[in-house]
Amino acid sequence: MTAGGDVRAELVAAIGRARRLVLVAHVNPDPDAIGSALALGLAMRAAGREVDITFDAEPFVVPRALAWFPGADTLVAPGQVMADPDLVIALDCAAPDRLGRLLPMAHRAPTFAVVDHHRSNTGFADLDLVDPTSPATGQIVAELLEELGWAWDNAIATNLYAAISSDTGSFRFASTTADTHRLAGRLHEAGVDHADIARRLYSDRPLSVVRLAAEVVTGATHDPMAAGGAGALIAVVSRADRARHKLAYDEVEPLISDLAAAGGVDVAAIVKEDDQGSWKVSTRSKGAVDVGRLCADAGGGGHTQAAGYTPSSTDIEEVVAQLCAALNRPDYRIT
Ligand SMILES: [Mn+2]
Repeated sequence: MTAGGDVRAELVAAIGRARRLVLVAHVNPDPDAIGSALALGLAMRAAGREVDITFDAEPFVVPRALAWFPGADTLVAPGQVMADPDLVIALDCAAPDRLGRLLPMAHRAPTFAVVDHHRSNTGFADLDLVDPTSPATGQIVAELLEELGWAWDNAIATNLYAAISSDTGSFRFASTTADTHRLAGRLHEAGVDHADIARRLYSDRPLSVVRLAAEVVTGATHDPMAAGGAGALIAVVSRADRARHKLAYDEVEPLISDLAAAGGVDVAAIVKEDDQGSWKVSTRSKGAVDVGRLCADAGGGGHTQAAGYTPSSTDIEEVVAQLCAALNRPDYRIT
């Protein structure tokens, strides 16, 4: 696993040679995963390649928040994917289980590559292009396309811009670099409608989601003494909470940013129940706690300031107690 020039050059060569490709975004896809997969896929199709773009979900439904991404109408279910690709590329997948049921197909392909930016990704494919210094997989894909000499049209540029905007919290997170802003500038010049993308990403939630967000923030537990006095806000969203507002699991994903909006509290955490009754923990930090390492130790992963994990316990009180205990361990503090 390396982000070095050799892997990058090998991947560019493999993409150049391949004629039949499958691109895989991670399960519960987010804008970075889908935007990266669609941008790369649309560019490959324009270069004459046969490309299937997919992710694992059962039933296979493109989340409402991602359905507007250019090319999203061409996403196919895992069962519809070509049987004999030359190359499979997983996008934004930090660990093998993020491919879901598509993992065996990826391992069967002559070449399996991963393009990702999660620090917890230790490499699990033939070619691992993992760059933890990149704020979004979309930024790595944009650089790959420039290396391939493949122009981005408006649809490709829109996917890249949405991927990068989303994973940088609209260019707010510390992971945003001068290169990120320069790349955004080139995407502007390619004609993206940045105001429309921002509206779709950040100001187009169903009213029911906004109402649930208010409930979640109101019901959150504030522990000012957590994490050595850095403070934490912890909220729980059960299946019953979602059912009252008729919301799917993926629609409550963005509520963590509502909690993280509170000043004077370093860590925001939401514990969410999925349709199968298992809990997922999402965390954000403003910089005093390395939630990436905390979540990796709990079997998950992510970035220093945004990470998550799936607890082994199905007992919500135990899940919250374990999270609080982890937050109080001094080894995750950034001094
Ligand atoms: Mn990402």
